[in-house]
Amino acid sequence: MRAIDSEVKPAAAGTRFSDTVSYRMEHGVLVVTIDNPPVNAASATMRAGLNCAIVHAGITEEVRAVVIIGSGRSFVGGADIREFGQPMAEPTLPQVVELIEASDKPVVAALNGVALGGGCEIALACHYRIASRAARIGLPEVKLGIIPGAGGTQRLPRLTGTLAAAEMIATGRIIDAEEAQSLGIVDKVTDGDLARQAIAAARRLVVTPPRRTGELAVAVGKGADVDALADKVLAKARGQIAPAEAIRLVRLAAEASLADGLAEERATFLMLRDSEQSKALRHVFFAERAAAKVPGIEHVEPRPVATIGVIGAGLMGSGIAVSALNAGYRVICIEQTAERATAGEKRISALLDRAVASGRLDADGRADRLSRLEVTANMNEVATADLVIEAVFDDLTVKTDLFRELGRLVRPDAILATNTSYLDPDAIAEAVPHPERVLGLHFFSPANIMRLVEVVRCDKTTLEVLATGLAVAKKLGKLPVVSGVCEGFIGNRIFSAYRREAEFLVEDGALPQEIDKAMEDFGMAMGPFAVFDLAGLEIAWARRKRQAATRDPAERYVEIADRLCEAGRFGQKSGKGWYVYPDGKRTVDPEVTSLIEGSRAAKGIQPRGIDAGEIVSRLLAAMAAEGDALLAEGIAQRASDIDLVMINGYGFPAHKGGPMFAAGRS
Ligand code: 3H9
Repeated sequence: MRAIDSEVKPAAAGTRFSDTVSYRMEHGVLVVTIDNPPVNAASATMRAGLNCAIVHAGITEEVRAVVIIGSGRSFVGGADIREFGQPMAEPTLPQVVELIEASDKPVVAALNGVALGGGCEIALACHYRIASRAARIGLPEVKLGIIPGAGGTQRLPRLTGTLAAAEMIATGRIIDAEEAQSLGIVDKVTDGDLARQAIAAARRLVVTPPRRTGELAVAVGKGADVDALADKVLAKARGQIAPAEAIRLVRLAAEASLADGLAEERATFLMLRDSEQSKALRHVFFAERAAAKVPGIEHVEPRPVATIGVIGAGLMGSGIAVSALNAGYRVICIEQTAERATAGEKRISALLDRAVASGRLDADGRADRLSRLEVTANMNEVATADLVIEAVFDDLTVKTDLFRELGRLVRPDAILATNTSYLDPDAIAEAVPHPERVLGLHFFSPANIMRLVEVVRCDKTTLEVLATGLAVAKKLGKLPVVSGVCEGFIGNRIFSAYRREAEFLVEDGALPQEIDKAMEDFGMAMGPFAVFDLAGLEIAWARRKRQAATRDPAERYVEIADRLCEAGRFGQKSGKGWYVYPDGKRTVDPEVTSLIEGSRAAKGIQPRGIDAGEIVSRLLAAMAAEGDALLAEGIAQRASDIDLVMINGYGFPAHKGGPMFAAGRS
């Protein structure tokens, strides 16, 4: 392996190899510490420092072995994503990784925290891996639209076999230290002093030739198992390229030499790194980190929350309760009657049972959650809650009456959140003393699964209350996105514009099934008409009837959905809507086609053929235009927040970056 000579010199000068890599000598072991906050990413200076360390170890007689460890909570969080898109400075990560593996002196990775992506690849190239129990290991590159580019696809299968490696790399799943040990990725897991044990291991290894991962044979998984995994991954990928490439490269590890496998991996990595999909997914990565940032909130301490009250144990309330139980909160769930409380408790238990059945939860975890749950019809019990989330019927009188009662029952500093989708939370807040402690927490159904929560900042919400809402949502494992107050907040506002344009397209000549197909081929989880049927058509119908009196008669209005509702076609739950559902299967209904044709004819519209390209571009443009309006009105803080809402709440493909990114707005 070529040494990067120019990087060797600083070693002699002091205790640093570069700005971000320092060293000390302990009992003949060079202990190399990576200190590159916030996550010890493998940036140019980090790579240079590590390169320098290995070269230094090779040429310095007193150094008998090397330990690489991270400072803080990370070992190495991966390549520095911010450097993608710029020319890559030498030494590159593959060069550093190869240098480590080729070292004649043993190199030990001491995994003190996350070892992800390039960080995992550095560890795989070391000759021994010891991990603290808190370490997390993975190759999550597919989530950024790429595959591991520093040997991960070729070295991981040499430790775990092809099946486990293909699963980890194609899904980007991150595993804990124990699982890593059981898969053969780490040699030892410790609760003790990691650095000390790593040094001891390095000293022991001096007497044996280094065990180079790249020289190990690959244990080939059963072809049928890898095929089944590939089918599953592809079905979920919705057009994303990287997962299939990951599986191809892992398979290649068993067939090609290490050098050929690495060359193919490198070429694939570079191709994907420059792809539109990777740009979009990197945008999403940084968008997620930006979303929680609100001007002025940086130094605001969230209030402590230990007990969460949930009003209503229906579909939404029970999902919220399960989320809160999973996150370790005590939960008091209130229903109107004892019978409904019993039914609510059953619903919550059933959700936990499902988690046990799927292996996501064990029996002890279930028991622990149930021990923190109380479901009751006695409203007074909510008095001890630090935060109350209401999930009752979406009606302004129902909600304001409830808030008035809550205002009497809870502590004056308890935070009150409404889960309304469409109502005005400012009007709800006015019902309680101290309206500044009210905010919206708009969960998406099923609330225990869906990641998105719109955190609605009301007119009077204080920064401390907002910060608490964001902190709780984060603790629930959700992705909180701040929205101002408007009808439908960010998501339903955009979705209404999308619905409107989809209906215009139908009137202009496209059929629902053509529109759905175009959007599903684009990557949406479901086409718009399939979604309307799934959600039910009656709520939007009721809203349209409410708005009828104030609607501008000059505004274009499509009546087809009204006709469907008048015919009792409310979507999947009534067995028919835009489609029919014999045996639950979405099927085109000629009755709907003739209803559409009749409606066009009544308006004198001559239908024309509309191709998939026009369908997609009109629907994307409608979403982006509504996004522009939300930004102009100050409802959304940034275009990337809108992208996150549509990706995480409405099935927009992450690898297309969201409607604002796709339109070049973010
Ligand atoms: C890769 O490795 C490719 C290689 O195979 C091949 C190379 C040739 N780079 O998430 P947080 C920033 S691809 C740059 O809030 P946490 C982040 O933007 C990489 N910056 O913290 C944020 O900045 P800010 C494979 C990064 O404690 C700050 O750090 N690796 C990177 O909740 C804190 O982040 C991955 O995909 C990075 N790699 O979680 C891992 N990572 O404060 C990606 C983070 O300005 N990272 N930042 O907003 C993560 O999953 C999480 O950040 C991590 C920490 C679990 C590490």
